[in-house]
Amino acid sequence: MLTDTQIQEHNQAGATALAEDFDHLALQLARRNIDIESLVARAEKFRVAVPSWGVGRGGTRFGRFGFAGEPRNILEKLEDCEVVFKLVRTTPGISLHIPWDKPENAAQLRAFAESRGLFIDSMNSNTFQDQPGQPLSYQFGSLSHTDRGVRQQAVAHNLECIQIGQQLGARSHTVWIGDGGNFPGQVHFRRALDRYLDSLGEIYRAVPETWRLFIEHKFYEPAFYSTVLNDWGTSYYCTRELGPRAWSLVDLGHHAPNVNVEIIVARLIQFGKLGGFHFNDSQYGDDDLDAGSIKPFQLFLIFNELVDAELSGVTAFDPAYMLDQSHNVTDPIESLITSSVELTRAYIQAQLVDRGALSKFQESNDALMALQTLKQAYTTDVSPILATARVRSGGAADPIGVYRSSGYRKATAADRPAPVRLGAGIV
Ligand code: RM4
Ligand code: MN
Ligand code: MN
Repeated sequence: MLTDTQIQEHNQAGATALAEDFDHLALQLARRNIDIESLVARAEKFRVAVPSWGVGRGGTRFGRFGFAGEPRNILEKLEDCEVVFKLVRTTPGISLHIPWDKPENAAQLRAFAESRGLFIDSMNSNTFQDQPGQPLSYQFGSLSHTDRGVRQQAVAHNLECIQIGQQLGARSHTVWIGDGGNFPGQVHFRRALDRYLDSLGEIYRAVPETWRLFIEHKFYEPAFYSTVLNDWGTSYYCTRELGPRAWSLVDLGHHAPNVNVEIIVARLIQFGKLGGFHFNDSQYGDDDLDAGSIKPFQLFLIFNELVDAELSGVTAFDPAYMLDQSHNVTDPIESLITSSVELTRAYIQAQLVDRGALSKFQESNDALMALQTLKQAYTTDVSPILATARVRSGGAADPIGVYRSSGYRKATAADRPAPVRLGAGIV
């Protein structure tokens, strides 16, 4: 158990040090004409959804190493999500993956989440794996399969996800497909995309008026030569073809190494189709490492685009922030805590950019000072703002410290019998 009293005791113990750090930063920012209180208010409002699959142990195709206390079902996953939420307060929304999280009783699951201050945010379909008893295989694709029967089965699965989501009070549906080819010639590129769009159209028509449909592009994996929804341009084309409820989702790890993801974000904003994010970090591919762990400056630059759009009042701009990570060597609760803090950090740092000065340097082609303007914001340590925002909303100044001393993982290890050692991982 992790109690509010444990959190408050920790906060009290560190209160003087935090107040001193906060006052010091307030002075520094005041010199730059920045009101620290408005930043705390923004940090308190920041939200990012946690993936249900992120509280379990991820894996690779070589293996998966479970841990003691690992959640075994969606209710236990929500218990772990609640711990993250209690400590950081920015993560009440949960993304679900069907059939991994398929509820036996949707009303009960919804009540279970809501009684913990959580809600179901986005539904995610899975047509990249075959499920036991499934009549037709997805080995050669799903929504874009050459066989109409397979396409129909994949569409039906997505409709079921939406239906479950409606019972759970979800507000979006996210579709990522593994469709593609391993060899030149295997897939007819144009015909496959036509079939994909056709299937997606059926799903789109079932998306409730108040929901959004997110589609997620990815340049490779599991297909190693070509994928059907391979990049943001194709994603943009598809979401435009589909209509106003369809939006492009950017998973940071779904691009080739060195790709400028922030310009993709800016383009999708400008074209009115940026639906949201799957945040994570990577060195080589879809590594699904913790957000901000490898390329924190890139994360800042992405938020710089987001904040710039927010401040300039771009219409049709309400991106859904979600994490999509695979925790192979850490306690997933700790990774999710850290990642949500890193996102809030990048968001607040991006608020510090002197946009008037930046614009002036851009207009006068002063490249050096333009970069310096961004760097001034990026190198400001906003930790006291983040900690204060957490404390004021009932969370922990030092979330990892509280979590480690709470004994929560030990308790779950006792309550939840040891996991079965599985072979290959799935995500
Ligand atoms: C994919 C993609 C999807 C996620 C699956 C598990 O690579 O990122 O968002 O649902 O992994
Ligand atoms: Mn993703
Ligand atoms: Mn991925």
